[in-house]
Amino acid sequence: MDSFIQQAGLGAILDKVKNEVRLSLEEGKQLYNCPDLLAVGYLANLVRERKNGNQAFFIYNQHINYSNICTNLCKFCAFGKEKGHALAYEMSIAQIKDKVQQRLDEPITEIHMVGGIHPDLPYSYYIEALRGIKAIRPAVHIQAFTCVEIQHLADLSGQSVAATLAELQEAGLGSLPGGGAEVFSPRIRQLTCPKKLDGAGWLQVAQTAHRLGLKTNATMLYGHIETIDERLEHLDALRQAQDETGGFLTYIPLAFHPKNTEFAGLSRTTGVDDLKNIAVARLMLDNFPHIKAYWVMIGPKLAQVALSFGADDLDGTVKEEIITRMAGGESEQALGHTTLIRMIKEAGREPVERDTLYNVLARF
Ligand code: V47
Repeated sequence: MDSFIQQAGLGAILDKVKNEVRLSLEEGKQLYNCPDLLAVGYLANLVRERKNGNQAFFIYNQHINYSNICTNLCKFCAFGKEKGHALAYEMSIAQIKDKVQQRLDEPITEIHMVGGIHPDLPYSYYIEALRGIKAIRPAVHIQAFTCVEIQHLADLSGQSVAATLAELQEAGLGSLPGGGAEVFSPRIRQLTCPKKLDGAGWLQVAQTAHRLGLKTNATMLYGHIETIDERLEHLDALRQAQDETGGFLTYIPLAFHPKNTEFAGLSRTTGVDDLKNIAVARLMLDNFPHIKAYWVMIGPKLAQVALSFGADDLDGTVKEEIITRMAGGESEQALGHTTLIRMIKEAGREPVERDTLYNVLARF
């Protein structure tokens, strides 16, 4: 088996992987540039199985995008709209509660709630949204507000990020999702999302959350105008931050969907690039417990294959995801329990239903 890795020119990396030695950025580049996808995947799978065995996780979750009104208007985003735009919307607290109420009969354990950077919703709205959800579904874990939104809420509340997070936690916040990270490179941020909280700011919010005991996720939006070096610098920044505070649960590479964005002329990512982003992340992010193949972005079929290329998690049932759909995503709106379990079993893995913090709820 090892000879096929040698033939792909990855023998030195294989030795490092076997000995659990951290890979350099140069080695990351070699992996991205290696034409032998199976060799890269084999290496990633070694790490995946060392960390998570044969388990493949999924969660029963619900997405609520409370508003798409946004002052940042990032060029890669088809979801965010200016206030007054025909497609702009914002949910009242009653509407958010209604969304939760409508699905009370389903065994949902997590509510994932994010929105844009709204120009005038008051701080109290966000607190009330959390309290409102908890009032209806007290046991649910609320994973809400990206680091970018958290910084905005701190600015609104006139308090530090730490004090704001503590208040949100008290109102029901359980953890932070990984959105808003995009690509940390100042060049890419300048060209795609100049108004957004910068990479250092994003990392600072995440690390402040970790220090308060809140777990967070991390993402990278790939497949637009970023270079391989910029992808690797992004991964390295996450790896260094994780060394310091250790609160990242999972990393999710997000495949860029160009439709209805200012980059509509670009092509969609390919299957090979999607799998490479999963595999290289699994190999570079040696201190991240989990790598998620988010089926909404790469499609259920490729997400299933990704379980052999470094991913150990398929996210969940989701339902009503709007961000990818508005940018041309064609995956189904929701996957049922039984579909996820079947996908995982057919990939030769053990389906494990988890909660947000990766506690095992059921094995199938
Ligand atoms: O921050 C925006 C990305 C993110 C596009 O933490 C786009 O478990 C592709 O972060 N094409 C929000 N992506 C979604 C997100 C997420 C999703 C699922 C699970 C978790 C988690 C996090 O979506 C944004 C941005 O990076 N995005 N526009 C687009 N056109």
